[in-house]
Amino acid sequence: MHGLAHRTADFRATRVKRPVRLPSRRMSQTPPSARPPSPADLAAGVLAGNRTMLARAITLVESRHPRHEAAAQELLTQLLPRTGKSRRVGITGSPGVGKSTFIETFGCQLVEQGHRVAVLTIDPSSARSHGSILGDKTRMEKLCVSPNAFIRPSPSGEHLGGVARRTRETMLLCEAAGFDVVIVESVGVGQTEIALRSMVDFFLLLLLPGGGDELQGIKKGIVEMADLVAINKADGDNRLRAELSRQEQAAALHYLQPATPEWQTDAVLCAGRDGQGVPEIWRQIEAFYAKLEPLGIIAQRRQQQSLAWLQDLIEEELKRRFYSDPRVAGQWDATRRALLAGETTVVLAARQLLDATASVPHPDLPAATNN
Ligand SMILES: Nc1nc2c(ncn2[C@@H]2O[C@H](COP(=O)(O)OP(=O)(O)O)[C@@H](O)[C@H]2O)c(=O)[nH]1
Ligand SMILES: [Mg+2]
Repeated sequence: MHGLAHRTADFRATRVKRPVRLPSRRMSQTPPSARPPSPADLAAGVLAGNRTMLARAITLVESRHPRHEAAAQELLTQLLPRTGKSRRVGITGSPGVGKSTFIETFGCQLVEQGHRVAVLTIDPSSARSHGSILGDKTRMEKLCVSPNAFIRPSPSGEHLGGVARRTRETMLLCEAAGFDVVIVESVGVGQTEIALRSMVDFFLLLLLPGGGDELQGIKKGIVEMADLVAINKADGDNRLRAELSRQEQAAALHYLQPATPEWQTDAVLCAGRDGQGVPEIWRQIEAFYAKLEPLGIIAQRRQQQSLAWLQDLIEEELKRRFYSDPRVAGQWDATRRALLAGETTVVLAARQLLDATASVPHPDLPAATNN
């Protein structure tokens, strides 16, 4: 065996130096097991609910390699007719509020009721915070091993726009694989809640008992985006404080425009760790769909989300094309210098750069002169 391996290595070494005909076709071909599955193979595997194929499909969708991107879009196009049938639930709240613990309990309860649950995260910082993902895995111990649950952390090393896009696409894949509840958790703070709101039907905000929203790092606008506010950890010594917080939130919500037309955002108590109040939250979500689906409000929301996403993608791509255009790069330094020397106005400088790539110059302003 050793001798043979050695000879093979020698042979390869000479082959690299002096290209010769390959001795057998077998050596030049990728073995079938290592060949990446085609979009059609992946689509069939996903539709059959095959978890390995689902994981591979997600990896394909997360890839930024242009060749993978084309295959991913082909896969998604094939699966589109089989998507859209899940309850899309977003869960947000500041770090430590108990999201992961809540999702473990909530997800397990749903699985016991016969649901198939996918849990995705939006976390643009996940490259830096592998620790928190490991922490989540230990907090979702039971859910992690359930054959009817699928947990997938955020793609790492991406900016928010990229993470949001891949999470949206992963959600579609999970729906095609037969998951009827998709929970998306926002792990980051700040802009992530807005990205999350733009991809789910129902938005649940978890708050801690006591302490104003500002103390919890919750921005004012976030409460206005919620379809339900739950004061979590309402257990033990926290109960009384939690009830006071609930009343405060309920009073404040009364004066806010509801996040979803025809739906009054409520404030409730829960404790993700021991499960109190968790079934009631699912009942609220069911009531939400029961009321709004027949009115077409869910479908309308999803359509608006698709259009907003389309616009985002176009704007992102236009920016990328503009800044990477050699005609812009060629004029950049001169325009910048002219602006800083007070020879041109900001508006004209912007126009000059924009006109460098435009086939039709802007009609209303004096044409920028290219000397
Ligand atoms: N008292 C109490 N503590 C909880 C509850 N849920 C979570 N915790 C604790 O709060 C901490 C943060 O929980 P975790 O689920 O990781 O929060 P996340 O950062 O929002 O995902 C952990 O130490 C949990 O044990 C709860 O319902 N009651
Ligand atoms: Mg967590």
